[in-house]
Parts: sequence; C-alpha cells; structure tokens
Amino acid sequence: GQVIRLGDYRPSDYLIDKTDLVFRLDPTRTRVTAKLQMRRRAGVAPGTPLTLDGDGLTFVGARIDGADAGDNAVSATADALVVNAPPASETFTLEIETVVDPTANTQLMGLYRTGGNYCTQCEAEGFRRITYFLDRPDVLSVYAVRIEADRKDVPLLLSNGNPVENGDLGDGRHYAVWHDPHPKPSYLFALFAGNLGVVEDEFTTASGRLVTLKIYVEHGKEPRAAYAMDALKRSMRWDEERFGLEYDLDIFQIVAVSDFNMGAMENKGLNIFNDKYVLADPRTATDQDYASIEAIIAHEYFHNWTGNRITCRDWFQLCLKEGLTVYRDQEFSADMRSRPVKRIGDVRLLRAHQFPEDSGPLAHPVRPRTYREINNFYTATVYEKGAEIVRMLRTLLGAKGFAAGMDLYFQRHDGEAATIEQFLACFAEAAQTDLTQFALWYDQPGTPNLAITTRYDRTARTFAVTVNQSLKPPVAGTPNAPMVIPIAFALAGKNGSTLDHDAVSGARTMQHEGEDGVLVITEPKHEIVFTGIAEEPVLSVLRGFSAPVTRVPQAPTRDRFFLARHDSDPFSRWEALNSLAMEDLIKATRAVSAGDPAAASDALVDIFSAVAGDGTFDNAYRALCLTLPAETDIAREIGRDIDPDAINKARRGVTEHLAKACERVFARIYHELQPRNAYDPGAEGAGRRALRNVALTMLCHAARSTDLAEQALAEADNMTDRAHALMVLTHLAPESEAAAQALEAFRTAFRAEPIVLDKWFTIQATVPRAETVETVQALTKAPGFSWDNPNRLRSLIGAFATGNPVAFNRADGKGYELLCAAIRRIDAKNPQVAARLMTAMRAWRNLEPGRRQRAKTAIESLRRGDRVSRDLADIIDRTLA
Ligand code: HT7
Ligand code: ZN
Repeated sequence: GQVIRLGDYRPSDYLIDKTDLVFRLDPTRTRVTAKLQMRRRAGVAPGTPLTLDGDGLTFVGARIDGADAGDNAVSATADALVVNAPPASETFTLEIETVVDPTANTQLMGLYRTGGNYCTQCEAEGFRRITYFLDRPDVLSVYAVRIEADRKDVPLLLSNGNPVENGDLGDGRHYAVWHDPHPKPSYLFALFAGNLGVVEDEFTTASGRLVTLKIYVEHGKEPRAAYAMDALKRSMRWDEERFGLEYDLDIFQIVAVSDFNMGAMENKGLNIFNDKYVLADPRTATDQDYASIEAIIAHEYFHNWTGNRITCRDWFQLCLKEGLTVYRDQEFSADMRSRPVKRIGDVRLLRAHQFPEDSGPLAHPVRPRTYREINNFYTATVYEKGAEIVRMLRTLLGAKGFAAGMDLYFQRHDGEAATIEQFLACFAEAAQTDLTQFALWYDQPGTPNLAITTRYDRTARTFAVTVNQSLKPPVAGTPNAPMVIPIAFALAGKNGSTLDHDAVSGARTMQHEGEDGVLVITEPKHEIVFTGIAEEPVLSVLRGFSAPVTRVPQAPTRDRFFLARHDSDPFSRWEALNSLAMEDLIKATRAVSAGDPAAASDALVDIFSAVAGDGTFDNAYRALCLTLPAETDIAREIGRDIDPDAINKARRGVTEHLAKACERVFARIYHELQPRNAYDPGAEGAGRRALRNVALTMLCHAARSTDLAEQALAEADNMTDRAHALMVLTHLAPESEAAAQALEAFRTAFRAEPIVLDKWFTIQATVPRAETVETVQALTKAPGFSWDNPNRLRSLIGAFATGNPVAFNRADGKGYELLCAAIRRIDAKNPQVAARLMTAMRAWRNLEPGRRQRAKTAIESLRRGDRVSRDLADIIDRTLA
C-alpha cells in the first residue's frame, strides 16, 4: 500500500465554498447529487486538472457550470473523478451524480443501513464513499442537504445544522432540507434517516440562546436516554464555565444506533452514537456504563469547539482535536466525580493500553509522520498520550498561563484547520515561554524512564535528588533527544506533611499558586539540591502522575511503605501501594515458575488491611487501592518470556492470601455497605457498590466458595451488582451448576437486549481457564451473536483476546488460531474492526519461546490469505516487522 507522509503536505489547488447535496434514499440504489461551488486557489494556474477522491462509487454523470461534462472533460473510476480541464474562471460549479448501495455497505463507513435505518460515518475518509469530493480536513465548505425518502418507513430525515424546510412529494415520499452555516470538513458531514423515538429538552446558553436538544433512540427505549440528556446539559454548562465556550446552533441532536465501528462521532450538530454509550437504566447498565456515557457524551459535545470550529489541517494532526478533547472530557469527569479516583482510573488505562503500544511494534509518535491507513491511528497514543501532553502544558504553565493559551487558540484559529505548531505557538505566546523542546513530546515515540535517587545531609541540611532520564526508541532510527518532563513533587516530613525548603539548585522549578511545586527536567541528568531541610524527608514525585513516564528503579521499598500510608497526594499514595503489590506479584510469579507457592509479604498484608479498614478514605478510592494489578499489568511489568499461566496462578495465590488475612475487614465492609436507598448512578452510590463488590470478590476467594456470590446475585437489584456477582460466580466456579443456571437466567432475562447480552458474552469469554477457547468457539453460534455487529465482536472475540491472558495464550496456540480465523472472516466485511482486533497480538514477542512461535505462525498464515484488507495488512506488517 501507498505510504502517506506528513512532509508531503500541500494545500489543495481548489476549494469548495458551498456543497449542496440531494439524497434520494433507497435501500440498494441511493442517488446522490452533489453541487459543488468550486474555487481555484490564488496562485494556481487556470485550467489545472482537478482530482476528487472517491471510494467504490458508481458514477452516473457530471455537469460543469450547468452543462453536461462529456467523457473528455471528466474521467471517473470507482475511486477518483478527474476534471481534466476545469474552467479557467476562478469559480465554477461542478455537479456530480453517483449511486450507492447502503445495504451492501458492511464496512460501516459512508452511507449504510443499521436497524432498518440509514446512517453515515465519514471520519476519517468515509465521505468519499458517498460522493466524489476533496475529502480532506483542510477543505471547509458550507453544506445544504436535502433528503428524500419514503414517509412511512423513513419518517425521520436528519442532517447537520438547522432544519430549513420539509414537505410532501406525493407517491408516499417526503423531504427535508437542512442548512449548516458553519463551514466544515467533509468528515463532519452526517445524515440519519429512519424511524426512532425521541427525547426532547432544551438548554439556554450563557448568552441567552435557546437550544433544542434531541436524543433519538429505538422506540420504547426513550426513558433510557434520560441520563445521557442530563450528561449533555451538564457538559454544555461546564464548557461555558470552565472554557467560556458556548454552543452555536439552534439545535443539538444525538442519534443512537446499534451498528457502529467506534464509540461515537462528533458530526456538527448531529452526533451519532453507538447505542451502548447512550442507553442506561439501573436494570441494564453498570456504574461503569454510566461513567462511560457521561464521558463520551461530553467528549463528543466538546469536539464542537476542539475539532469542529477548529479542525485539523491534515490527519497527522489528529491529536490536535483528540488529545485536547480527551483532556477536556477527563477534566469534566473529574469535576463531576472524584478527581483522584478519575485520575487513578485514567492512569491505569494509559498504562494498560498506551504504554504497551509505545513499547511494541505498533509504537508511533503522538503526531505520526507516516501512515498507510489513517483508521489505524485512532490509538491510545494519539488520544490518551495526546491528552497527557495537554495536561503537562497545564502543569508547566499553571492554571492562568494555560487558560490564556487556550483563549488565544480559540480566538486566533476559530474557523480554521490548524496544526500542532499553531496550537503550541498560542501557549508559548500567551505564557511567554519557549516550547521548542516540549514539542518533542509530539514527535518522539516511546515512554521516557526516570531513575531517581536521593541523599540527605543532616549537617548541611541539604537534600540532593538525582534524576536521569532515558528514552529507548521503540522504533529503530527514531530520535531520542531529552524531553521536558514536569515532575510535581513534595518533600514529605513525618506524617506526610510537606516540608518547606529555602532554595533549590540544579533544575528549573515552578510554583503556581495553590499547586504542587514542579521540577522541570530538560537534560539527561539533573542533580538537584534543596537547602534548609530540617529533617530527613521522603521524596514524593510525579504527584498526580504529572508526566507519562516510567520510574525504574522504583523508590526504596521503605519510602513507598511510608508514602502508601502518609502521602498527602491521593494519587501518589495509591501509586505507592500499587507498586508494592506489583512487587509481591512479580515475586509470586517467580515463585510459581520455580514450583513454589505464591504469597503476599507480611508488610503488604499489613498495609492492605490498614487501607481496607480505614473509613476515612472514600469508598471508590478504597476500592481502587484494594484492587490488585491485573494479569496484563503484571505481564507488562515482567516484560519478556512471559508465561501467562504462572502469572494467573501467582495473582490468584496472592489474592487468596490477602483475602484470608483481611477476611474480617472485608466481611464488615460487605455488611456495612448493604444498599439502603434506591439505586443512584452518582459517584457516591457507585463508590459504595465498587467497594462492596471488591469485598465480595475477596470473601469468595477467602472462603474458596461462591456461596456469597450466589446470594448477592439473588439479591441484586441493579446491573452493577448483578453483573459483578455473575462474573465472580462464573470465573471462580465455571463448572458449577450454579454458574450454568445463573448464566441461563441472565440470557433469558436479556435475550432481547443485545447491549446487555454483550455482558453475558464477555463474562464467559474471560473465564480464566484453558477450556474457554472452546467456549468462545461455541458462543459464536449462540443465539444473539452476529459476525456483522462490532459490539458483539468486541464483547466476545475482543474480550477473549484482550481480557483473558490464560485462554488466549493457551500453550497449544489454539487461542491465537481462534482469533486469526475470526479476523479473517471479519476482514472480508469490516476491515476497520478486523484491524483493531488484530492489535491484540502486538505483544507476541514478549511471550515465552513456545507461545511466541505459535503466535507468529498464526499471524503469518493470516497474512498469507488471499484478500487481506489494507487496514489489516498494515497492522500485521507492522506487528511482524
Ligand atoms: N472522532 C471520532 C473518531 C472516529 C470514528 C468514530 C466512529 C466510527 C469511525 C470512526 N473513525 C474515527 C470519535 C471521537 O474521537 O470522538
Ligand atoms: Zn474524539
């Protein structure tokens, strides 16, 4: 496949000022007419040929300035339309007619059918599957859209912007016209047409604009959209209060569909959502589902400014909108819920998804320099590491400097397609600082490591800190210059109180009002000296996870036990405890590999029971502290020659040890936190349930019995408790009659609710035992499973490959074979989903030799298949390179 390079960017020769679209909807032959108001860019020679992008289109005809364009003037293939000799005038109109088949569109890109309705997805390059166009984000156009369809089957006709007109066409057909006054790139175009129910509300902006809010869902499911509507209104208010950003149309609409490649899409004024991120009630959704809905509703809404009003010049700049918007949604959720709990959750996700990506064969800079298939770059690196870069800017510049930079960005680039350089220039200018070295974060792949040592001199009352930074380039030949690393720090005295110091030398420090001090690391090695230190301190660093780095070696064990009890930063306290647990888990894995039993150290038992019994921490925070690192986290930490069976056995052994040692505390928690009030999805209730469910898991481990899970399942009055109890029962006693009956009861209760049944698939796909390979195979034939629906594929095949290290990595290689066979089948219909599932194999080189060879063989034989898509080939080739 062809490689696209950032260095090759050049503006288009022509622009499209206005785009008038007419859709005559038909299930298999939809006619699309596009009337494009073209403009030759200044400096481009008159008559320069014009090439428009297409993808799988059937060309019907074209007219230039109202006259039929003959075969000489225009040549069209399925994938491009060339106007050989455009008019010499600066502007001209180009009218194009195409036919598309939405029913045959199984890729779910462009115009497709879902649930009997019509729906579009255009990011990144789906618009070219609807009509020929300059399908690139730096071509902004004003759209007017007319949709015609059968009135009975397709009563609802939606597109971007404001409704202008609608009426009857006779013959049972009708039409609607929409106009979006904001110039936008084609990837933000959307159309939805069909038959859905609606929930309506309104919002008055700070400056007094009344906005109609509509959320469309399947008929009968309207009550389940209430939480999404509430989250939307809170997002709108928050963006006004925190960033001074108001909504800019008279109507904002969200449509929930059940066939969708990703989570949601921020089309201007008409967001389209995977219904799993809209629909929620206590009976069907978990606390995690509610939190995801809140975050994703906010994320897509926030894109209205960071992405839509200011968009990306080219797809290399994807992090400009995604990293910034993730940062914004994370801040929103932190304000809505517990800030430390949100931060810990985000850091766990970053480590689970982005760190492995950044140290493996799919590593790429936050702003890549080349790609073969842009759909493969919607990654944890672009999104989550991109958000961490924005957070570091905030840490370095302080609240005021950061706000000034953001304000300048909106003021200067509103209505434009911008670059990372332009974004950074706003902060450099507003905060009067040089960000040249900081910009390396966008260009250098890999996770920097910090080695930190300390020395206290009692006589001189000095505290010396040495920081070495290093970056092992994950991709050969990529640069590894030293980065700017903000280390938020405190010197902790007895009981954790922060000690004052007189002066610091050896590194620049920042102290923004009301925030932690920050050491600004810029060199490979800094020797920092604090003077005037009255007592030996313990150094607390990377507070709040102030930079996306690793720290090897860890701080001395003694210091971490101190910090786990006393650090005044809740993130760092959790971090200390988590790293101590990790140390024991790694020791236990080594023990298991040597044929010895797995155990936790006495010191870990002590601190675990102290945290478990400490009612001064909030429940959600305590639940996080008492959750051991996952098997995949342990594997990542071990790094090479991984034996997933040993890790599983070790984690189970350590869990049982801790559970038995703290059994009385967990029993007390479990009984004290019995639900008293009706279910409330807010942070408080969710925290109670999270801690109680940790206690339930531990009590079952301690007793080596699932009786309590059975009882919890019988008593559960909400999906959080129900799904958790079912998971514990099924995972701890997979062969029991109780588990079989409980699974069947769940299936019966939710057989008509696909997104709930997905939980049933996932629970079974993640049972940690070898036989799960056969279970998953059998489940592909279960009623309710479909090879065509991305949510089903993710909940069964995806969950198996990413959430079940034991079965997926079965020593005989059958897990890899299952995944690769599934991917081959999926790739024929939906390459985007196939390519994403394939990323589950990126860590094959880290496995022990036997599994490594079997994984490689499975990947290679998939690659040899005759019709591998560009999406999948790109992932496989990079994985094997
Ligand atoms: N900007 C969107 C990313 C996206 C997408 C969404 C649905 C289907 C295909 C897609 N390709 C890219 C989602 C977001 O980041 O908000
Ligand atoms: Zn986004």
